[in-house]
Amino acid sequence: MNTYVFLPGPRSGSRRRARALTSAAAACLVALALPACGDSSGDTESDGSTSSPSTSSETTAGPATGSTTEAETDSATSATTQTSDATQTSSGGMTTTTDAMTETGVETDTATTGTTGPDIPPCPHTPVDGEPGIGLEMVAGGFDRPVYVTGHPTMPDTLYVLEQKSGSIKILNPGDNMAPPSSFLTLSVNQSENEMGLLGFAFHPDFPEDPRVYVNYNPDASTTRISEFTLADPEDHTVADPNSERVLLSVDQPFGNHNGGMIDFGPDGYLYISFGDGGAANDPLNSGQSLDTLLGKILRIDVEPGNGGEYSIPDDNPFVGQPGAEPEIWAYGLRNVWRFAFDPETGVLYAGDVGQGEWEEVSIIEPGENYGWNEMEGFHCFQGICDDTAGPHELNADGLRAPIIDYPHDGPGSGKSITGGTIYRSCEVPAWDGVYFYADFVSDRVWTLRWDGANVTDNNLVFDPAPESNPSSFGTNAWGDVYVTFFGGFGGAVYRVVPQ
Ligand SMILES: [Ca+2]
Ligand SMILES: [Ca+2]
Repeated sequence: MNTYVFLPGPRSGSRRRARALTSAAAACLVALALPACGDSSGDTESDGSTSSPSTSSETTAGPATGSTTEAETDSATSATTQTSDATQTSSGGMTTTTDAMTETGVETDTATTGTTGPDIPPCPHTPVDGEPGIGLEMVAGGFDRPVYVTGHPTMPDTLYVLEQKSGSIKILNPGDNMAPPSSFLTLSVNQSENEMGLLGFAFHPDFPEDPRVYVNYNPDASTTRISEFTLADPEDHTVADPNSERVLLSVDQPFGNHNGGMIDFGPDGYLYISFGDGGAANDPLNSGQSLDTLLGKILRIDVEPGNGGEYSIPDDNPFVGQPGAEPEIWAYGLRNVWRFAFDPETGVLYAGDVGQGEWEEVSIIEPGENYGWNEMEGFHCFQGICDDTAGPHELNADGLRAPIIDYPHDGPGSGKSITGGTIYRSCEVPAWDGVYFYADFVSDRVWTLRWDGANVTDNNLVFDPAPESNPSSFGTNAWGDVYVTFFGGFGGAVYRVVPQ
């Protein structure tokens, strides 16, 4: 994206911003992401996609793309459909501007609103009234395939950024605008499989008082490992002890792709983990629908050892005591949940599930529920007959829980690999409170939606495309700010969602 040249500058130097589509420009595309519209439009629309110029290589570069077979198909498809879009071009879906906004690290004296906890500094932003445009402001560049960003629990403007293939977690201090050479922790990870490496990270819920952190990574081409590490010095948040690893869970991976990758603690203090179906096409091992495997699932565990193992099973997990079912399972029927997120205010769990050939989806995850794969893809039957009449988050006649939205692989508003997002709870823009941001790794589009517990009340395409290619993850901090990592540009960058 050569229109977004990063100019490393001094601590208080100018920042680049990208402005989202105006709501009017996005309005014609909004409906295409809604299930009812997707049904009728996906195969018949002439192509108006605005794929990033770099899509030809994206399908082989992502952490969460489809199987090898699918990737080849996607690549061929995208190569023939990268037409320019007059609307997008003329409307200037985004613009770059510079501004003199101070770094987050020096804004802490500007406001006292939005206190989020006794140990957390007050939200530093001056609240913006009304409905501002959505911007993306670069925080820092120079990362190698950044796949996640999250704030230190009690120092929200100190960010931890994961690099997939270096296996490193790097710390961005307030004001930093380039990836540092040193790391918080570096793991030895698989290099050969595109979707493998260092994939997920979480602080213990009581961090830093409890100096433990958790990672989801692939030490080799046939394993996912969930491990705990401890700070080298409990008073020093900048270094984990590389020799402190405690392996909680080690799961065989039958194929190189579809490894899931997310871990995070829920509001209940338990660790949630996403596992893909193991890989290949069509879920050949039927992992999604089988309760005797951890693949194709979201799991819920207690990180404290118990029953002779390195972790415990919460008593109220939905399949505890059910013969033939793994008690770690929280939800199933999932193809490849690369990213999920809890709403910190409501506890609602949002998951983006990467589709195979036609549909990407967002689901609300509830215990014991079956999210359909491989009988359904989004709201649609997958290679067979099913009940495809269930509305958002409804159960169909077969007991499969529908997503809240899906979007197609082709046509306007499409994408090929969803990057599940996170929920905006920052004091900065009260109007965005509770909005869920999500993106597509291949089409570089970014959307927002609102889920009110029963309906999607809003679903908007807000960047078409984003200012960088390959949005790989969203993340947040204790102030509720929303960040995005991109593979593209400057070796990989971290942006923050800002009012524009
Ligand atoms: Ca796999
Ligand atoms: Ca599903």
